[in-house]
Amino acid sequence: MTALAVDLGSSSGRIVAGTLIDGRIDEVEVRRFPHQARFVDGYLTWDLDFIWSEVVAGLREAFSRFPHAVSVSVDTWGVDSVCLDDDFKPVVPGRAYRDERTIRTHTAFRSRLSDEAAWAATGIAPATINTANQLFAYLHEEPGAAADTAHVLLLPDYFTYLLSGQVGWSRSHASSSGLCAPGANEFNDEVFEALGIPRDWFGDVSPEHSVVGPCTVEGLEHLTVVRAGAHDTACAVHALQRDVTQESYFLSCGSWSVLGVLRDEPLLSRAAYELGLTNEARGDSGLRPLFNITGLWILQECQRQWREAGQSHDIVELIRMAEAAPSLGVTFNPDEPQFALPEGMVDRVRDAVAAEGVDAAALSQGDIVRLVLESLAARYKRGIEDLTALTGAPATQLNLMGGGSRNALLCQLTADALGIPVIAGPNEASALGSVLAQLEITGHLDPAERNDVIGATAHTVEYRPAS
Ligand code: LRH
Repeated sequence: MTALAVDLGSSSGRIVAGTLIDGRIDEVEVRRFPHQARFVDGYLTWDLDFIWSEVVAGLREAFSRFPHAVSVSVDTWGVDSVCLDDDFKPVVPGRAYRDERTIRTHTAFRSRLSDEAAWAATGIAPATINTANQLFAYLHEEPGAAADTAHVLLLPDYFTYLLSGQVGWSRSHASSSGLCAPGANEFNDEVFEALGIPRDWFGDVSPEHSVVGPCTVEGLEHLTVVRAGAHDTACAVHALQRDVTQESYFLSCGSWSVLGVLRDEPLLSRAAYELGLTNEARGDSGLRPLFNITGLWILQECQRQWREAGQSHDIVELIRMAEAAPSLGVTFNPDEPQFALPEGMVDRVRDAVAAEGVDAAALSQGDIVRLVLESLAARYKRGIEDLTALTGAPATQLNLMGGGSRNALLCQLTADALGIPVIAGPNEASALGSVLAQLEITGHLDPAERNDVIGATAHTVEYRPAS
């Protein structure tokens, strides 16, 4: 039985066909396409039309190769949404969360909803990228467009709407919006009121692991559209092989390093707030309290800068250089806001360690890559210490999933920093998690068998800490 996962990341999208055969998932990446946010009319903007045309082309190709495919589900990165008019057409192009409009309007936002009030109302860390902040900025900077807005769909739900004609607000993605009550089972009307965001732009939170309806796109009518987890990290943790007798700590490692733990209840203490914890939702009814850490984006931006300067930028080559480079013995904090912004990243990294007395101008590419990876590993160590203090449960291993699981140096540095084994893989965790959930939703996989199927499917490598 085959399910089709549309997994959209902030630098590339992919359409994956997953077939359950003999207790394992046979995964075929049918299409992969790069994309990136660009400035349009002064705003950092996603090309939603391009992404949609790639999704349709990918699904058509997948369906022609896997005519017995039964379902499709879309997951994307968090926090972005699409503002739509009465006819469900975008009023403005899809704005990207890294746009600085939310920084410009941050003081006004906080005067309406302080960080502490936002945390108390949502259980979500008050970050400027949150959907709530983006919509507040939209109301302030583009009042004309806002007045023409009748509906707001979260990004994955926009594509689900295009596939099915059905609207909804998927719980796992809604949980990252900063608009839901803690636990993310409903929107918090008080937050809308405090910020002046029209409540009727949204409906109710849609529970996931549910059926949406038949696909209405020509040629794909045999597919059933489902909500298998709309947030990519929610899908990724569904592909986590779990020992349910122990606390499962995970690191979903891509442009973002999402470091968290699987739980049923949110962590809402004062300490959790002060540490910057955020309580996001899983695709099932559970939660995944976590830290959203600026991750391999820092390296991706360095690669971009080197490419534009005509220097080597191939990741394999860069890692090889980093392996040969000595440790500088200093690290920087990837949480600093300058590392979240695009462009000039190599200079930002140099500046960060120049302040520590390092001769920054003399740093080679290998030095810089090692420095970025050691800084991430040091941040993960702090994050695991904080998480274990909050849960009271020790971490006996860290499951590191996503693209970063292929970076052996990062995995080893992380194991060394944490002093516990790192289980790296699966690499395409979001797509696998989506496929598993879809097969469960459509009755082709018993959830009790999921762990075994993951074990038979996922390629994992164990990194032990250097003694
Ligand atoms: C990772 C991610 C992360 C953040 C960010 C905006 O793709 O979903 O969890 O929410 O995107």
